[in-house]
Amino acid sequence: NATANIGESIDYTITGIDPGAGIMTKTEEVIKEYGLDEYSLQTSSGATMTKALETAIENEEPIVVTGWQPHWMFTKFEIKYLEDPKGVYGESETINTMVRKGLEEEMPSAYTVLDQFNWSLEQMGEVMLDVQEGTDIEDASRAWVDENQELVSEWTEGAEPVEGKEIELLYVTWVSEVASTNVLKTVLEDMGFNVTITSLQPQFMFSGLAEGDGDGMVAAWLPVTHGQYMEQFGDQIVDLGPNLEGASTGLAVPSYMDIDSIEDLKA
Ligand code: PBE
Repeated sequence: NATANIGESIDYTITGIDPGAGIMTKTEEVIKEYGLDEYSLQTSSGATMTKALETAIENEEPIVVTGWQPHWMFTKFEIKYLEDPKGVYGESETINTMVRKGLEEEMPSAYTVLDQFNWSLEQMGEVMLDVQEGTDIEDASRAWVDENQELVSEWTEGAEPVEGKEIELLYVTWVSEVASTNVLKTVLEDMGFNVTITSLQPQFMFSGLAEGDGDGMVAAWLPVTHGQYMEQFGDQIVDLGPNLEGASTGLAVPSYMDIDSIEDLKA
């Protein structure tokens, strides 16, 4: 039957993303928990993974990838999550804002904006889609901020403008975090900040804030995806709570694949 040959048809390979991503650790856990002993998780990058997905779909071939939402892959392609009856990837997640200790006292204006930054899956999706369609991220952020001044004014309420004060935001170049970090950069620049955004490997977003190497970040996926980093660094950084709700992660496959659950990957 079709299911029995799934593993073989994809060379027992799950197409992953960058090492250090929470979804990579969780997928290694999935391989163990579900007894997918013959499988290996291939390391790549978000861009390489979505390219492999696109190519597979063009050829109607099977593929299993590490997927997440918000991401344009769920709008551009007909794909579905595989059910995760053991709950390794957890339920719906929030994306939280984190800052370094001392930011509230030293940069109250920036702290206020970071604390009040909050948007929806749909709003982040608008920026991602614009970028996916070829708009430069700087232009996409500018346009989005201009079109959403009412929401932006809720983020900046009570925050005093500054004159060229330096601030550094840490992020990872996942499309979702590229969108949020750049939108926030635009908002802070409009307030007079001189904003540096620094892209790093995931663990350094957390260790960087813990060591005071950066001022803030808006890319902590909780409780599951970045749970390991919070265990390690949580008490050395300040969690300002969710800036987005309803995020999720899991294994994703093209809709035409005749399987529904991670269990079905077993040979
Ligand atoms: N992601 C996107 C990240 C968090 C944001 C799901 C690829 C991760 O797995 O760490």
